[in-house]
Amino acid sequence: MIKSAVTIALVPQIKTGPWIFWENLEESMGKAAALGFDGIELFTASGNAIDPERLRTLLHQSNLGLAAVGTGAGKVIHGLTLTDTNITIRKNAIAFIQEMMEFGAQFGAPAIIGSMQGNAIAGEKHSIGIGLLAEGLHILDQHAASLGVKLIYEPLNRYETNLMNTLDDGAAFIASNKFNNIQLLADLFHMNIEEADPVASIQKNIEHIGHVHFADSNRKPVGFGHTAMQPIANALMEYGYDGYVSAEAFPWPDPDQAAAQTIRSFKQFFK
Ligand code: LER
Ligand code: MN
Repeated sequence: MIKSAVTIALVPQIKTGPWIFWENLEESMGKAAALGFDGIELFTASGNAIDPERLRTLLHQSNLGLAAVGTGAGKVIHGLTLTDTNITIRKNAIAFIQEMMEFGAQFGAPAIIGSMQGNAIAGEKHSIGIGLLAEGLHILDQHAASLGVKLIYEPLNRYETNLMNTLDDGAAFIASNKFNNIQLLADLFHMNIEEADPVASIQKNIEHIGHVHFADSNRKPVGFGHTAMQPIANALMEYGYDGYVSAEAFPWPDPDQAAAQTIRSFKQFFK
């Protein structure tokens, strides 16, 4: 059963980013629950920024699940990536992600590696970056196994990373490295830029997809852009995706209207 989620970002440094709700966790969760979302996706400054017991109580009270936790703060606040040429930075990146995985695992939620993958040096040395990413993900794949959760790796569009841009790239990388606990994030905004045929790519890589970011072509809430969403939703439903479809979109025109538009679209396309 496909479930709906909405993002809540609690990191002021990323305030211009594509997240629907901001700042007040309790109030945002109340709004998400009132609109009928099944879950929330959280962006926090670190794995210990929120008291887990408080979150457990709030999730219980609002009858919401924790869909995933984002690790982007590791890059934005601390400058950490898995492919930095400096080994200390890479080690700190792994430690930051592990802490975030431990936070999410208490709620059965996977952590997402998006911008923390970083970038490879362009040209001949590009393969070094891919190697560093594989090295970091091997450690994190094992950490996911020990915690009993999945880890979500997100191909990004070419303006954000030169590592992996499509689901095909991600699936081949997972297969060649024999990762057992890493799944892919199908971010419909990135896919709109990079995939020749998003529906065909979803069909081909469905077994690897563990999370979906729900946004329109312009990264506004679904319905405010020109992505043909029904065939994408149909592909996810027909080929058996049963995770969250989570609104990572700009809070346009404002968070409340963006959230309302998202749940309307979710109900329209995922009937
Ligand atoms: C993270 O989920 C993502 O999609 C990135 O583009 C955000 O910077
Ligand atoms: Mn995303």
